[in-house]
Amino acid sequence: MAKALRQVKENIKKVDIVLELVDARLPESSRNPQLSEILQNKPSIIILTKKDLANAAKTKEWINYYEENGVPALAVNSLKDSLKSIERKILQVLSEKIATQKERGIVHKRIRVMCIGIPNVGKSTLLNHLVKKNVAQVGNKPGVTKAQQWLKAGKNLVLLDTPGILWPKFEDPLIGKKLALTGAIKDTLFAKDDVVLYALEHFLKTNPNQLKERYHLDENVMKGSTVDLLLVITQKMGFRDDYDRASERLILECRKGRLGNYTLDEIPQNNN
Ligand SMILES: Nc1nc2c(ncn2[C@@H]2O[C@H](COP(=O)(O)OP(=O)(O)OP(=O)(O)O)[C@@H](O)[C@H]2O)c(=O)[nH]1
Ligand SMILES: [Mg+2]
Repeated sequence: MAKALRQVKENIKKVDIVLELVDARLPESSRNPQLSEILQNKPSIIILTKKDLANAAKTKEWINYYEENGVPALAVNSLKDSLKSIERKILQVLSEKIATQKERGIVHKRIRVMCIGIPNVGKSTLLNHLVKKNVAQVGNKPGVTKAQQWLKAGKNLVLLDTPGILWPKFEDPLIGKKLALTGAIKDTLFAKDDVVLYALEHFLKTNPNQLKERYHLDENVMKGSTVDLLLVITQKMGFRDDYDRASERLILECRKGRLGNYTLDEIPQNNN
């Protein structure tokens, strides 16, 4: 991990701007707090990925929050959007630098970009989409070391081929549960039942109807404890008393958005 961090630090020196990818469902919990220290004065944009899975109103609030705090931010669905919006945002953030270059007679210089983010946040998907080729997976294969490549994206950008992976860094168990629920940390690293009880608590509060309809639950069950709720859902799924299997299924359903769109992080209050 220390090695990965060193590599990220080295690579950041080579680029003009950094795209910090976070998951729109948990924008703060999916950031790595060490990043600001690494970035120093490098321009950066927060890209909230997977906006199709997050609560749209909350995503807007998060973007406003970041922008109000001086951090440019943008939400995308990398599977569908054209991603022109990212290019526009980059040009906007670097407009002064580009103007200075023009004054000095440098007319067209591609902007060097690097994506970074925690595992599974969508770095490779975004990179592939921006360059419109399936290139990013190639880097995952072990074997021959190849020189680092720059990938052209549109007329204005060139991307570093290896996105920087930053592991989430957390002590708060709640953040751990959020990361587990959305698939950012390995399934062997957390207790499924803790995660699933947290998820049930969240959906009971924010989207009870979807939960009720999906598992054909009656009102009384909805008023009971999350443990009782899990027992009933396990039976409804046909797993008898195999809560482990039911928990696994529930987590997968949450990840795919079958219980509706959701945002787990709340905007911090008193941020001034
Ligand atoms: N719904 C949705 N899924 C996305 C989006 N972006 C990426 N994904 C999915 O998220 C999963 C992880 O995407 P990757 O691009 O492999 O993530 P990564 O950050 O490169 O992951 P690592 O290489 O493990 O660090 C894949 O199943 C993608 O299809 C998005 O905007 N919306
Ligand atoms: Mg990847």
